[in-house]
Amino acid sequence: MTILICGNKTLDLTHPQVMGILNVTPDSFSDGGRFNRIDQAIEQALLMEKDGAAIVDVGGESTRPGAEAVSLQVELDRTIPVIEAIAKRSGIIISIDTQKPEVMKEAVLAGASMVNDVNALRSSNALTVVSGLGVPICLMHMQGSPERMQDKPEYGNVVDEVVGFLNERVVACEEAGIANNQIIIDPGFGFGKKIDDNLSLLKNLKQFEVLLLPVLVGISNKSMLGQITGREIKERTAASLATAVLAVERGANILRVHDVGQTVDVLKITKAVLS
Ligand code: 9MG
Repeated sequence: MTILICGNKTLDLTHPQVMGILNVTPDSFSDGGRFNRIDQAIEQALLMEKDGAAIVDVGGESTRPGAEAVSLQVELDRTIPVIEAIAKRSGIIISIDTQKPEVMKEAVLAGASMVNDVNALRSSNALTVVSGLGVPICLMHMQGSPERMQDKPEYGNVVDEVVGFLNERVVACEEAGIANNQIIIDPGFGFGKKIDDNLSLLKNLKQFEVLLLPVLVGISNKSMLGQITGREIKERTAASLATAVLAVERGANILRVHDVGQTVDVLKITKAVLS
């Protein structure tokens, strides 16, 4: 469980690692045409690597609450050239953030060596495709779909239900031939959850240890932080860093974040105190 094999690279999870977020949706870059967007994306990935990220998570479809789905071709056009370019210029592990098996496959051919699926491989054919790719997969919990997930999330016991769902998806992966030691689990903060649900999940993150798998946590800049602090997205770095400490204290192995350099510093301090 401590070392993940990502193609020809390894990810050491004996200590927490940082996954930098690289959204390649048009609203993520200043407008200057396709090549300019690719250049900006590569620059961001190289900076994340320099700042200490082990992984860069490339996504071409927004999963924010209310976001509309995009077509396969649009997602491929946004992500594949960026992945090819990062793979050529950097040794960072590239993760593809997608729900579409066709994108997973093309991304791995282009140089990605991890799959991050907010839909936990429930799309048709996704289990079979990932089983054939042989790369680590992050299975995330989501109630509903991004378009409607914040309409009316309902749980009896949120922690038990999320752990139970992830356990079912782990079993489905294993039945499809995906090795248990290539699976990462993720409670899916903000995905079909009210503020109290998110807080219960963070408070009780240790309960996810029952699945004996690495845990990825993504809270960076999310609306739960805005609800607590009253701050806009661009002003949520301090709140995000506080949750990084809390998550790592409770056993998180990978933090998916926007502010890589600051999170890496926080992890160094956390490690010095906790070890
Ligand atoms: C794509 N994406 C947005 N938020 C995320 C989260 O919390 N976890 C994972 N795995 N992916 C996410």
